[in-house]
Amino acid sequence: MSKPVVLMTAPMHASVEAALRDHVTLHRLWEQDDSEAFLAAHGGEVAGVATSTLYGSTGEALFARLPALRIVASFGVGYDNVDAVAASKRGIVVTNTPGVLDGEVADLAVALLLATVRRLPQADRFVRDGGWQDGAFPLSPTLRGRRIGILGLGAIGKAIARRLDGFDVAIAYHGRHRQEGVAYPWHPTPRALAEACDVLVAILPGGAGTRHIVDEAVLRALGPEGVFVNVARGSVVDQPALIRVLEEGALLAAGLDVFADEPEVPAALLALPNVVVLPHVGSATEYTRAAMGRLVAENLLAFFGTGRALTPVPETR
Ligand code: 8YV
Repeated sequence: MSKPVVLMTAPMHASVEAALRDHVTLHRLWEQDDSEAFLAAHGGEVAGVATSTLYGSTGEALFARLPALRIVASFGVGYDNVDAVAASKRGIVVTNTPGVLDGEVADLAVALLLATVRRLPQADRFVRDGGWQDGAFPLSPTLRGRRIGILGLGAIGKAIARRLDGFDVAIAYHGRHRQEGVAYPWHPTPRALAEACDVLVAILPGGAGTRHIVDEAVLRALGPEGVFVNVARGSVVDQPALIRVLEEGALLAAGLDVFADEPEVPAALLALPNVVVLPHVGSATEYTRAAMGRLVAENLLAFFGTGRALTPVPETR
């Protein structure tokens, strides 16, 4: 029997190819001199796609070129890069990589929160630039006594909350629904959560449904001692409004791992001394990216072998 044909749309962790190599015929779209000509010649053979945010949006434009496509395996837990509704209409299964990155992203979220509040990158620069020779680093704000709002209490949000439990801070959350068996107070809107807190950690899915859910009013509700941390997607916050409130001093600080138009980071944001910026590294360790890559491959292989993927997204279950 001939091997199933898998199209990779963008480079991803080597574990994907390592696990697939012996079992499928792999094509690398980004290596084709003329990707349109490649799709015209070979699109009809492709049964599976391995994709990631690096490809941009995986949707109708690609699906229409791949009439035999049955499964799209996306590298990442967030799958706002894939049009899962369009896939579902075509009977295409979409998978993501839940579970394997929860702890890693939660670690990073807490690290970024502490780095932002205690101004760790600024302190590091102070030592390197010789500032210490002239006196002590200015006293920083504190996490003590903080009320932390988690926007999106999914698996990663819960992993963040568990870690923060050890920091003796008050925790509350907003999600679409109050969750049974969760002791943290629930607030019915992001605004209500922000009013009750002075730190907001965004860890909810991206996409049209959550676009700019953190708007100017939410940011202002955190108050002038407020801190905003985003480890979700740049799309969930109104980035120009964030810059505005930071410039005005209506918000104390922000720690950002994600941006509206990555890898672009507005100069106005970089000019602010109270902002810590990271290049979307929430899950970016060798250990976790290898696990994510294996899960991408395992989804494809399970589907080709049994007709059932391991971690299909709800829209295509
Ligand atoms: C990756 C992520 O950076 O899992 C996610 O949703 O944001 C990250 O782990 C991204 O998916 C890589 O394509």
